[in-house]
Amino acid sequence: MAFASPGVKLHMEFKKEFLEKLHTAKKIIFFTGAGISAESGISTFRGKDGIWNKMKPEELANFNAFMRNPDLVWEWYQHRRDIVHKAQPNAGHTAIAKLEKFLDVSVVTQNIDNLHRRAGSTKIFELHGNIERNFCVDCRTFYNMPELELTHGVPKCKKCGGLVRPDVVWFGEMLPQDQFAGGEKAAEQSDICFVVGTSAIVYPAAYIPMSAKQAGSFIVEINIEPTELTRYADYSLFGKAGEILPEILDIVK
Ligand code: BV8
Ligand code: ZN
Repeated sequence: MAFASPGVKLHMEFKKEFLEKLHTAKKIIFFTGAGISAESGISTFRGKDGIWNKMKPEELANFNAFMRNPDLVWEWYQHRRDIVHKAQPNAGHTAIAKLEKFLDVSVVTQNIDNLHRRAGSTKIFELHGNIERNFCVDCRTFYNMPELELTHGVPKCKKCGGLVRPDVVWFGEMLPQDQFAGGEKAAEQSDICFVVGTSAIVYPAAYIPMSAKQAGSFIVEINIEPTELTRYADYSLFGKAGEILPEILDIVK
């Protein structure tokens, strides 16, 4: 029994309970990870072509690594920024943005690639920062990419000469409290919490779907394979986010 508008051909057979939840939901959240950007050509962290396969996160995505070798870490983020700039939001990002026309939608993302914003989503909590923003480690002056001369190697702060770093959360660092608290509140108030494209092993971010579940939200996982979260999900949809999310939009609109 689908609630899609007449004439919409659905490829996916969705469970009746899910369709009823979708039909009555007022507030939904999308907790997303690197997998939602995979179809935009951005490698995930832990998949078969994951970037962590080539090097350990400890080697690059942490403050000590940056202070030990700022040029190397800066160049690695420059390389990832170039990939992100060439990438486009995919059908999954776009479907989430379009759902805002029909439902109260919040996006709680672990991604730093800015693709949800570029797709048009307006209520976004960025738990791990944003690769387009940078700040000085000494005086915390913020710099967006265009302001930095694209010199080779780590840029220096114009105000105090300190090292400029990407505004992303590294291992061992606190998450931005306002983003985490905002994401947690949205999760607790949600009727449905979609968990999309994440291995759900990085904490404290991975607590977000747990908070949703404890508050009575219906947990729907969208992933190409089972994850740490699968056993907690009320419903798992195995497949590509860029194919499943447009089908969910077709049902709602
Ligand atoms: C903290 C930003 C403490 C940077 C990232 C030892 C020392 C220190 C800390 C720890 C430690 N041991 C554990 C910890 C905690 C640690 C942690 O959780 N580690 C894990 C690895 C065990 N957490 C932290 O360090 C956090 N901070 O704890 O601070 C503290 C406390 C108080 C006071 C002071 C300090 C900070 C964690 C944030 C780290 N930053 N990224 C950067 O990107 O360079 S983490 C990184 O992993 C990304 O943000 C990413 O989003 C995140 C999670 O990965 P996923 O998004 O899930 O991606 P992944 O590749 O894993 O999975 C992709 C999924 O998609 C797969 O399931 C795949 O099947 C699926 N998929 C693929 N294609 C598709 C698809 N699904 C659908 N469709 C497709 N087409
Ligand atoms: Zn400075």
